Amino acid sequence: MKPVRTTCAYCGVGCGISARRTGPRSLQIEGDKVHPANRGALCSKGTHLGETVGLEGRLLHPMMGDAQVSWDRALDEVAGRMRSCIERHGPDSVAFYVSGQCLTEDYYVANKLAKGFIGTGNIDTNSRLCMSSAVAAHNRAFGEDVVPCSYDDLDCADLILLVGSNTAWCHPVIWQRIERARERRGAKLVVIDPRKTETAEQADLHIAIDPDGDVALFNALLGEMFERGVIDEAFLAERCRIPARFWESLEVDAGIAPEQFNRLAEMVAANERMITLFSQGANQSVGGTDKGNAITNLHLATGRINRHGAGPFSITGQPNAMGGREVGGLANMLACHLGFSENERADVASFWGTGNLCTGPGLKAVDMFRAVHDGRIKFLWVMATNPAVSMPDAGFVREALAKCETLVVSDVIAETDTARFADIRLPALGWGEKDGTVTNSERRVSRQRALLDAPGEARADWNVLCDVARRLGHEEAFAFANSAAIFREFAAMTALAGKHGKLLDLTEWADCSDAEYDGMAPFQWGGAHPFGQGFSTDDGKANLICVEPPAPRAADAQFPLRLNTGRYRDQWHTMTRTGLSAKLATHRREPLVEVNPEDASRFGLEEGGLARVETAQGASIFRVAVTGSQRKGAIFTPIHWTEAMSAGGGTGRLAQSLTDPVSGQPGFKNTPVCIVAYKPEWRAFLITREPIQPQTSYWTRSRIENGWLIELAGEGAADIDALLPAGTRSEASDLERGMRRIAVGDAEGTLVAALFVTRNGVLPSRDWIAGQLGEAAATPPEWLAGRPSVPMPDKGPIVCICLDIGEQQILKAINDEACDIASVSNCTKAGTNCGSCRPLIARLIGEARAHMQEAAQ
Ligand SMILES: Nc1nc2c(c(=O)[nH]1)N[C@H]1C(S)=C(S)[C@@H](COP(=O)(O)OP(=O)(O)OC[C@H]3O[C@@H](n4cnc5c(=O)[nH]c(N)nc54)[C@H](O)[C@@H]3O)O[C@H]1N2
Ligand SMILES: Nc1nc2c(c(=O)[nH]1)N[C@H]1C(S)=C(S)[C@@H](COP(=O)(O)OP(=O)(O)OC[C@H]3O[C@@H](n4cnc5c(=O)[nH]c(N)nc54)[C@H](O)[C@@H]3O)O[C@H]1N2
Ligand code: SF4
Ligand SMILES: [Mo]
Repeated sequence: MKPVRTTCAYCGVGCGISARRTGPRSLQIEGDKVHPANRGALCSKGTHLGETVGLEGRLLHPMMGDAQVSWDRALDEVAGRMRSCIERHGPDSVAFYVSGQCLTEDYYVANKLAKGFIGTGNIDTNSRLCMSSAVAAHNRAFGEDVVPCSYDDLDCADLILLVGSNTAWCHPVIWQRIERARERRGAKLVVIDPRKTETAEQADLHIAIDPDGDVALFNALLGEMFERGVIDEAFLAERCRIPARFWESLEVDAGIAPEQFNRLAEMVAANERMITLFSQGANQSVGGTDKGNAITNLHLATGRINRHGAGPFSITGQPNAMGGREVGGLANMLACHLGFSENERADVASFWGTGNLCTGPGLKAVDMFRAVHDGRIKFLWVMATNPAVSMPDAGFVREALAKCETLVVSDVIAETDTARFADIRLPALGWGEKDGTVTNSERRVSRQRALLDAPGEARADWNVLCDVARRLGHEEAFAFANSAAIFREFAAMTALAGKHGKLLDLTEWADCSDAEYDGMAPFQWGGAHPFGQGFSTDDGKANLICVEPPAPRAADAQFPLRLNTGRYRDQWHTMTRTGLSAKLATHRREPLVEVNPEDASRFGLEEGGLARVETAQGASIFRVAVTGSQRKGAIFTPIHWTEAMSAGGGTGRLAQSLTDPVSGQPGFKNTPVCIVAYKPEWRAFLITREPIQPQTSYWTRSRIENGWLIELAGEGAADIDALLPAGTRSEASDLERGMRRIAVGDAEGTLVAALFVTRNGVLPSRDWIAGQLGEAAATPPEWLAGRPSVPMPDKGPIVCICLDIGEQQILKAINDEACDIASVSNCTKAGTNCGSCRPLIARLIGEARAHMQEAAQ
């Protein structure tokens, strides 16, 4: 089959992919060399997309409770319950919670149905948890939610500031571009993040600020630039509105060491071509909007915007966070960047031909789930998001989902934590099957194209929404024949944006043919620097905004630490797809709580032990990693592990649901927390083909080549033999040390499961035995020993997952005098495919060098 050009399923970089179908459910993936977002590059997640398109765990048929039903039956039920809910309790008793992983076409239809025809503003998106503070900051400063930069600016910047962004892990192809800018033109890199991430390790300057110290830092920095005369007076006079007492408001303590502040100020003063990339360390804060404006103030006042290599650049998380913003997926916006003024409402109503347009904004995500909890919302449709895991205070959200009179869940996976509460589950087409458009962080619209057949009865989300709309009597408004028809209507509608002084403009696509839509090449709306001719405010001037640092927090005896949360390099959110890849699992098999060494000794925690992390909202057990990269007083946990994948690592239940007053975005990165060692009576691991969900205090499961590796711990008797399948058992035990090992083979001598338990000893390394699952090469005594009788060279933990290169191989190359990433790559091939492991290789080189220096002294 010929390769098909499409766009990656994951992050907002929006990389082009060239995919070739190699079987009914298998793909060969390559970066698309002509896509402007990545020019052929991909990261580990994009590279391994092919491993996640199997049918494992898929929802293939509409379900009511546990019963499979026809689409007609399911949609009659959805429409019937919705209608009755509206009749009994009014339109605001109905709500939609959608996602930046919907395509623009899905999003447009959902928004049109909710706001235009049901007449409720209650449609919000998980982008509320992700981008809404950046949206609010854009609106306040520019008068429209428009990102004023492009990726090309990274190629010509002299100084790149990263604020609250672990770019090397979360936007790896942008990171590769930053690496190139540094190599080619010596661009300087500053990382502002309380943690020393792999991104921060590579920086020229890392500022480990206090949690939420950003506004103080940026205010002080702008004050310093004012003192130094690095202000663009002409730009300020012509293009900006300055509020009264603005300059005085900047006189604050920067909150960092004076030497660091001076270094930062020198770099900022010296480099006009400066880009500030910001993401969740800025947005996910109760002062997130203020952080966005503090950053933007600095760029406006120094005139570092609308020019090559300069600007404040909010990088989006999800593949279509931007498309969702464009079609009005947020509860406080109408489609096409419009608000709820009478004129804007009238134009939208007449464009859609509806008399039922909602009268004002609806509830934002956190408030929406509160309304579900207290019964104001009785019908909720969740699409392409997993709020039982990803909302703050997820325990409360689970209660709300359980109480909701009707919960409809559209997903590709049958058993997500959210789907478990659903009355009706609707199977959606997933990446590689669905067809439509997404908009990336730099406003570039590209096509996702179908390359695989629709599995089971799965259907496109927009199609299902249209069918429900038709059942509610809105045949004409939802008579879309295909996604091209939806895109044309949306493109035509963007004329309203222009009419109201906004820049969003896709009208050149309003009359495109189906063939033109199918052949669409990626295009960027607004151009490289959209505000070059003026901002989207009434007078065309941008607003500087007075923002204040948050008040210092009172000490909390019960919860003395702060909980910071975020992402791992090779997992995507709630793991429904990346969790299926054995390769991606090797990077981090378990959810770690990262703790500074001083806090570890203060709280009696050991590296590799377990700990219970508790907040006012909930508690969960994590594996402890003691690390100097974590600052004192704060701990970090990953967001990915769900109840389907673990009993432990449940970060969602921990975060508090306080939100930013302007944007409504939750402050996920700063929750009061305490931590205590958890000392289980036994520990174990299990290797099995089936995705078992044990009932022990702690367990997590991760994908291996032919099955699953399950880590377990608990109290009392380790009664877990029952988890093993039938077969020929071999056993070894040493009751004194509480050790028990069981291997199960089948008639052909193939290993089908293995269980290793200990009460106080050590467990063997997992790698070799995990590789034996489904194999008949070794003997039962070897299985029980957990290693081959003839020792093999140990590769160590896998560093380069694309080419399967382990840490020991890399250390050997370093020992053999490979002194930089390029020469390590030369010797071992590590880092030569997607390149996501390059920061890790750099760290290994640094550590080895430090070690050698120590040894020499
Ligand atoms: N591998 C991977 N990549 C992803 C995703 C994924 O799940 N996995 N998800 C995608 C999505 S939807 C998103 S939104 C992006 C998120 O991308 P990022 O924002 O880069 O990711 P996070 O890990 O959430 O947070 C970034 C950093 O913010 C820091 N931080 C915490 N508090 C503060 C603070 O007060 N100030 C500052 N300056 N920094 C702070 C954290 O220590 C953390 O290192 O990633 C996208 N890419
Ligand atoms: N503590 C803490 N919590 C956080 C964050 C944090 O940093 N800390 N980050 C927040 C952020 S930025 C984000 S973006 C969210 C992400 O959180 P979620 O949106 O909840 O995470 P996903 O796992 O991406 O959920 C997407 C769901 O959609 C399904 N799906 C995939 N494709 C399709 C499709 O085409 N159609 C349909 N109908 N379903 C599909 C997937 O199987 C999955 O169940 O988490 C937020 N929560
Ligand atoms: S950076 Fe990685 S995850 Fe993001 S779009 Fe590109 S390949 Fe996909
Ligand atoms: Mo996100």
